[in-house]
Amino acid sequence: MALSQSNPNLDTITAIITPQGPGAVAILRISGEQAIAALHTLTPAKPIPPARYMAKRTLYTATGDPIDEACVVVFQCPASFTGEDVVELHIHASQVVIQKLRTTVYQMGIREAKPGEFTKRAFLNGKLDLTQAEGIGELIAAESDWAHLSAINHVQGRLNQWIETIRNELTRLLEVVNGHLDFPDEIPPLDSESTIQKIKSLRNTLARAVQTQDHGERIQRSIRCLIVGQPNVGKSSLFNALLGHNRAIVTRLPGTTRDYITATTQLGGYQFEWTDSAGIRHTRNQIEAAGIRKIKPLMIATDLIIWVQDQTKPTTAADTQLMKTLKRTQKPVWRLINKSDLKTRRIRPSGFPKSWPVLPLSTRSPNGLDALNHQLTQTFQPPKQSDLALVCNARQRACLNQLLACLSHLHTTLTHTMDDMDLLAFDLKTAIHHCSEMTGDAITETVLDGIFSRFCVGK
Ligand SMILES: Nc1nc2c(ncn2[C@@H]2O[C@H](COP(=O)(O)OP(=O)(O)O)[C@@H](O)[C@H]2O)c(=O)[nH]1
Ligand SMILES: [Mg+2]
Repeated sequence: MALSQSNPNLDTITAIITPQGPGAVAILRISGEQAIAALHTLTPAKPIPPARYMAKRTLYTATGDPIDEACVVVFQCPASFTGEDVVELHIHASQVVIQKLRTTVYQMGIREAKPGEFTKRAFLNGKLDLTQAEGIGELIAAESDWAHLSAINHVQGRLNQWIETIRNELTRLLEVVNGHLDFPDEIPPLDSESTIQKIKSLRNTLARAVQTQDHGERIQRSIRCLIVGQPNVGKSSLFNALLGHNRAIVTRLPGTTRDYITATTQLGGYQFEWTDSAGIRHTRNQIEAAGIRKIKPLMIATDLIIWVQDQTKPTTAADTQLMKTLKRTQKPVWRLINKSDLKTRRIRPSGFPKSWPVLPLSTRSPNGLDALNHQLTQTFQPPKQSDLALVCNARQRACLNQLLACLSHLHTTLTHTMDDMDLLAFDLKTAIHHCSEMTGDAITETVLDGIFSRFCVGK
């Protein structure tokens, strides 16, 4: 697996690992065989500081001009993030300093790292398994408390440990099967009853993990909520109240909102992505009509539809039409009956699907959002702590599903016949292979490149 260590010709790479833009400090990382020599060249006549000790040094160009007063730190192979020699230069975050330093480093034959290349090398050098490496990407991208906790569980290797336990159990079974195939007189075949029980228990563990993935998707990305309704019912006022500032334009005029607007909020550890859309009506205004046409595709991608209605207005044919459209989406729909601060109540209470919760709303009252917030926290409960490590990304989910299908097949085969040990060995090997794909022990270079290319430069 240690492709990088076993390949000393792997070139030395560099990148700025801090965000672009103005700031006090930027860090340039150099990783590979030439890293320490590069530091020598940048800091002539000065000793290389002991590993892991930060030292102040002046960095110079090839022609001896000072670039910056920097703090430098060396991590010696293999005790570094990538498992190679690593030098990190903490410089002032000036674009001129960064450019001069980069140019000087490139002149030494060191090239710019590709997105995710440092993490890829850490994986190839056995510093991380693939789920941990992916966890780093998730941690950087995490936008909610649960996404952060799930990612840190992955970085700490909990998903890897869980899959490793399953792989070990399967390997033990395979050893007995192989032993019996090789030495039928000395090693007895598997005890059918206990093997069936073991496979069944593993299959159930996996089925539970697969079930948690619905929950997991909500953790890894925002919960999408689309606000729809007739014009002037208070959709944009609700959107603004949710955000706590006037993001969308609110007027008395129907047709104010045209193109949809999206923004996020945090609640109960989840991130919610709210979309305010144009009021649905027949209109000759081309811009408004274009906005209305965009709503249907949004309905398909959303997790929850918030249908705002104005309690002072009677239910119309347009409401019935919208209700039919919303039913067809098969998405959860919540009806928010707005303007509850006003006495007039004309809306017809019945005639809507009973499964759609009805909540009172007043975007004008200080407690206007209480019912909505309460319903959201009731619906999107905190995940179980033990589930957080098992939240998978799309690649890991595919491995998990294949592993579950394989174990289900194995279980069916075993309950019908225990005679065909070759077949049993084949199924066990396939299941073990799926575990190895998940942790990255069995994975192709192309798949790896696909995974790490989604990282940002410097990671
Ligand atoms: N009385 C009252 N008026 C509201 C409430 N929410 C919104 N409005 C008013 O209704 C009008 C239309 O609001 P807006 O948010 O633009 O509706 P939209 O067209 O559905 O986006 C504006 O004059 C708002 O001030 C509410 O809860 N109570
Ligand atoms: Mg609006």
